[in-house]
Amino acid sequence: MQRMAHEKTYVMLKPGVLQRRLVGEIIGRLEHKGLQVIGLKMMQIPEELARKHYAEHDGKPFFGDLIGYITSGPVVAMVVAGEDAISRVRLLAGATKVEQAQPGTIRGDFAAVTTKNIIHASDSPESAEREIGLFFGADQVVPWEDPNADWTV
Ligand code: 3AN
Repeated sequence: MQRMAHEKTYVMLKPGVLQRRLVGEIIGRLEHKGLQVIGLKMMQIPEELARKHYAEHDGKPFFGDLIGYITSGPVVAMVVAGEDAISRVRLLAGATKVEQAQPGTIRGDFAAVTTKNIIHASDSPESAEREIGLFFGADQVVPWEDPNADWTV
């Protein structure tokens, strides 16, 4: 069996998730899968930080809408840890484009528009490190011992 890697990933519930009262539902899906929340806060993202976070999309046709949207209301920012956390969170999140997001995934069940696709999740260890560093200070990430690890890992 291939060994899994213990990873941290940056997860963000986008504007509208608070308004739609979906915060608990979405965090619950991550927790029920055995992932650990080790960083959690609400914030209104300043435009400069939004541009840094989405720098790879600068110049794309949807960039302006993406920055406008992500700064339009509060987000819930999280650091999530676990075995293969990066790919597992993305699997739970579902495809980027709403028309391709499968039912049963977070986007498949709750997103109606691709720009407002509910959740951000890092796509690689490099992105995770960069994004966690953008949104969380070292003292805001609080790893904890998991007494259930024998059952969930
Ligand atoms: P993901 O968030 O699944 O990693 P990315 O990094 O390609 O996807 O895109 C970042 C964000 O940009 C998406 N979450 C979505 O909100 C928006 N986005 C990506 N592609 C499109 C598109 N073709 N049209 C509108 N918005 C898009």
